[in-house]
Amino acid sequence: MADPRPKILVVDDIPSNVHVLSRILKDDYDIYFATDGEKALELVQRRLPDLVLLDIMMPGMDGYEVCSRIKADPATNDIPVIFISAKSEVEDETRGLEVGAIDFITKPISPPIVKARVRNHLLLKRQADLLRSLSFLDGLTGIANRRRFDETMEREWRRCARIQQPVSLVILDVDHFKAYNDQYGHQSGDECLRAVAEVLAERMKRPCDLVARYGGEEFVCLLPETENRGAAQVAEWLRAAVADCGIPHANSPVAPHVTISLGVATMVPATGRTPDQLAQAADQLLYQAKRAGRNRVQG
Ligand code: GH3
Ligand code: MG
Ligand code: MG
Ligand code: MG
Repeated sequence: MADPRPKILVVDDIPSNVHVLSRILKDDYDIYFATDGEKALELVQRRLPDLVLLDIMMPGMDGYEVCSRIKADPATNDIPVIFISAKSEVEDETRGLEVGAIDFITKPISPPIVKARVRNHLLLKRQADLLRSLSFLDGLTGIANRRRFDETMEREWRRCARIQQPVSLVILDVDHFKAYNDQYGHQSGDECLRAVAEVLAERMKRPCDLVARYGGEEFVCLLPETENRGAAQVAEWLRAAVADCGIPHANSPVAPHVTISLGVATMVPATGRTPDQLAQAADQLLYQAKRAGRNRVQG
């Protein structure tokens, strides 16, 4: 699928300035516009543009303030801001760059220069977005990695603390995986981990649930706003789904196919409780599932 057209927000209190910039850019980009700071911030939140072209002198909130607020919000601070202003003193430009703008263009503008700078900054933004998304993916399986899991866990833990809802965590581990590698080779072992990851990812239905590779042949499922009983049910579905794949494992004392063991722990976040404690509890239960014979859920 082709990339969607980049979205640019043009902010200027003088409508004819907005019009000129739109005319220069509208063939290549989707243009949104605002003629005051409040409206600009509202559109930034709602549309998450890829770039903002921002006037400085505006009645009410000025451009410096708008830029500072965009940069102060973690949800929007990676959006590049370019000032376009009649202010041309060294101090003006310095202040603009200091509040977080990536570039500063002085009026009257030259259309080809605006076009070229916009294009370059959008290219950099796209590369940064791509790198960021790759940094959250596990290279072998393509699902979320440990970094993404840790970040999501912190966020969901705080959210569930606010709404006083339980957080459930499933930790699962492939049974006798060392024997699998020994029997079929490391490459097949990698294939097996990809297949298991795919099965797990397919079963996660709610947008707030997350499956991640925790490390080696261990995976985690984070289930916010889920009681232990519900989480144990999800874990049982995962166990059955992996077993049903029937990936041959001739060397396993458990079954002639690949199986997993799972531990399921639940906590309502509160002072004195941490995500680490939840993970330790789930890990402890996983250990019990292993001891009890593997290919099972311990809740
Ligand atoms: P248990 O049932 O108790 O979990 O036994 P196990 O053999 O699965 O556990 P153990 O911790 O002894 O071995 C885990 C194996 O997983 C050893 C390691 O080489 C293998 N492994 C870890 N990461 C990868 C990987 O990315 N690819 C492959 N092919 N193997 C991996
Ligand atoms: Mg102005
Ligand atoms: Mg392990
Ligand atoms: Mg294992």
